[in-house]
Amino acid sequence: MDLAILGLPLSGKTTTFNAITGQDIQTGGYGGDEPHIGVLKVPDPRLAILETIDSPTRVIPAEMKCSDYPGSAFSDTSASGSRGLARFIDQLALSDALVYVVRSFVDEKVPMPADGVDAERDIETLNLELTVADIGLIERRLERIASEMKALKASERTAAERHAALLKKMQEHLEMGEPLRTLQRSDDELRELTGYRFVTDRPLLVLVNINENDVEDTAAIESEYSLKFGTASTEIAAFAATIEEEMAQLAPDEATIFRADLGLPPESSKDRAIRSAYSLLGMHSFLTTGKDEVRAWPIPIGTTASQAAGKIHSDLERGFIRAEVTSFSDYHAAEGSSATLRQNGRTRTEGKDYVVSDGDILSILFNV
Ligand SMILES: Nc1nc2c(ncn2[C@@H]2O[C@H](COP(=O)(O)OP(=O)(O)OP(=O)(O)O)[C@@H](O)[C@H]2O)c(=O)[nH]1
Ligand SMILES: [Mg+2]
Repeated sequence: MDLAILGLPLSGKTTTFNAITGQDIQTGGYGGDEPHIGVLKVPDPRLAILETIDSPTRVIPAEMKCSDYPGSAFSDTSASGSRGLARFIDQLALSDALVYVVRSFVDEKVPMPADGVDAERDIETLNLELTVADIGLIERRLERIASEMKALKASERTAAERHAALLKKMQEHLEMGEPLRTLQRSDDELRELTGYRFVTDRPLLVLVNINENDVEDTAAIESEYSLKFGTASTEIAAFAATIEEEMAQLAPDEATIFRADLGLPPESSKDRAIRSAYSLLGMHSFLTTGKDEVRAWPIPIGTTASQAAGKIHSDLERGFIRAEVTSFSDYHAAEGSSATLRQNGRTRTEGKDYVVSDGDILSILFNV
């Protein structure tokens, strides 16, 4: 999973990046022109329990890649500003989800936008810039189709016309100021679009960077923004990036105490970002355990046993025979005793079409 953190200059992107990856990159707008890359390990308390039961050689949590883009990508709408975005647009479109960091904090020490702090305006600005990028992509594609049309055989022309009509429908949606993530498309249409990557098609998490003094109103601020901007593929979270950055430096027990004292939500911005990313992307995890390795494997909800096996290794999908499946809670209750689990019928044998549940512990039998 690959998150792209973006926003206008000095909105707190790098501070947020530090908070969620635990890194210590310099903030204050001296970050350079290239994105910072960080990998965060997805905390999963089930792994620690499996570790106690099975004493494996290694424990491998799921990982999420975070890229912190420079604010200069959006610094203005002049030629240089749009070139800045153009340089990154393919990378942004290839991410799994976008994370906007928008400034709602007021601090004299941090230079303010010319017309003041306004997070809603900034969300609209980011939406607009990315929408324009997708419109550009569609226009170029439509021009190509138009110029190739004459050379096509009648039979091919129908397909090209259908394709162009779909792109035009998307163009109209974008021109109304709507991102593609809110456009319903049929399975057939989505199939037509494989091979394209549109940046406004990516699900979106909006992080509203609020004043330190407002953290006690986090829930109210989030619901206000959710009413305006929330959709099935857009989630909103509010937090004060500087406080979260400090909390990320503390040991977990200490952080819990400080968060309560400061009136912060109990969930760190890291956990919050991970939870939102999993839910926006429709992901959950299965687990594997044994003496070598305990590991969490993120998969899209709806993944079948043979597809899940393919995440571990392509041979396991190709030569899939069956899966032995135990839920994490049953495994925990039986303290990993395979005899107890079998006796009680808690380890089941499932075929390739079995739909994997969150926390299933899988053992794959295969033959290649
Ligand atoms: N008071 C306050 N200051 C913040 C907050 N978040 C970030 N800042 C400050 O704002 C300045 C800019 O923060 P960065 O995280 O570097 O912002 P950025 O979006 O990465 O900036 P660019 O990469 O240059 O676009 C720093 O001085 C931060 O300490 C916040 O929640 N409250
Ligand atoms: Mg930065």
